[in-house]
Amino acid sequence: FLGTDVHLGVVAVGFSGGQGKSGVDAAPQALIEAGLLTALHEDLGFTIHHDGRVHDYTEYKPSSDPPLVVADAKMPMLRPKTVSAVTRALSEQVYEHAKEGRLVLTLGGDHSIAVGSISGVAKAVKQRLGKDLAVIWVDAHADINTPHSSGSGNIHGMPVAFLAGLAKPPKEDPSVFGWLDQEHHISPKKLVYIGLRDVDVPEKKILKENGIKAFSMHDVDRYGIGKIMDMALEYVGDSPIHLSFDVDALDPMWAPSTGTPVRGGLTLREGDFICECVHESGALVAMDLVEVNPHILDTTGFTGLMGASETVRAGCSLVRCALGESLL
Ligand code: 6HN
Ligand code: MN
Ligand code: MN
Ligand code: MN
Repeated sequence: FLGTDVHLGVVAVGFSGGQGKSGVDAAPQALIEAGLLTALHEDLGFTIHHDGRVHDYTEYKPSSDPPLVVADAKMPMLRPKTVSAVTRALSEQVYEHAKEGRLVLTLGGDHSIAVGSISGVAKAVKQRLGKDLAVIWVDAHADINTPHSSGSGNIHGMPVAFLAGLAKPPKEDPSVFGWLDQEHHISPKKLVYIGLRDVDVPEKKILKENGIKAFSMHDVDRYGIGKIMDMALEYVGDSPIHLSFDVDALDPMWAPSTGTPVRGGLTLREGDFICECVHESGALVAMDLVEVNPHILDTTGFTGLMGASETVRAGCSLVRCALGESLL
């Protein structure tokens, strides 16, 4: 077995506060019940370090968390203190795994949780290897709004901005993400997107101004996913890789049960291929799987429970591929 003697830290994050729909908090349990961790242990041979819990972080949630009005912003930030506190706790949990040299799998939850997972891994990688972490962000969306540019106020649309230091803690409440230090940050030059097709106008400006590498669905169609992965991995060079996979990168035909589905996405096979290539690179140090919402039952194509179970199955497949299932 390839995974033999490889230690995998798993953090199950039942958190939905980065956006408005309930149900995404139920994803870790659904993924685990579908046999994901069992397969990683029994079929792929990983030694799994999991506390056996799905964390909801209620102990970190402040009693009051009103929308934060930020000067010159279109929308107030929603649940700012909660998302900041939860991602801070997650960052420490993930760091504890990563500093032991474990591969870390974070099961979300909405995509705001990447502030926690990526910052924890970035810190450990800097300390252990003296290297900067690269992030491959697979998503229909760029999630790089600042509190000023966001048209929704939802923090799951902002994690990359805070991680890359492009958004600062808001003056109106500097405790919001005030815990993010230099050691938690990633470089915009070590970030590469795949699958984009629903990027807000101000986000396009942020991508351009910071010279961020992005492969849209248009690029996937033009070059094919094989060439895209060659280019993405060449861009990343020899940096350790954190793969942050938003299931809405997949077309709703394959992953209908998600909060912000966008047509024209990756096939499940293309998603699996991305994960296989990252595995094959040998540089994977952490993965997030986010935005599976088993309570959204019917968006397109599938009816009733089918949509949710298909989406959970797709999520399991992506993780197994990233962890080496397809290798012969
Ligand atoms: N996600 N750009 C939109 C916003 O609200 O800022 C959508 C964000 C979606 C976030 O899917 O992880
Ligand atoms: Mn151990
Ligand atoms: Mn996302
Ligand atoms: Mn998305």
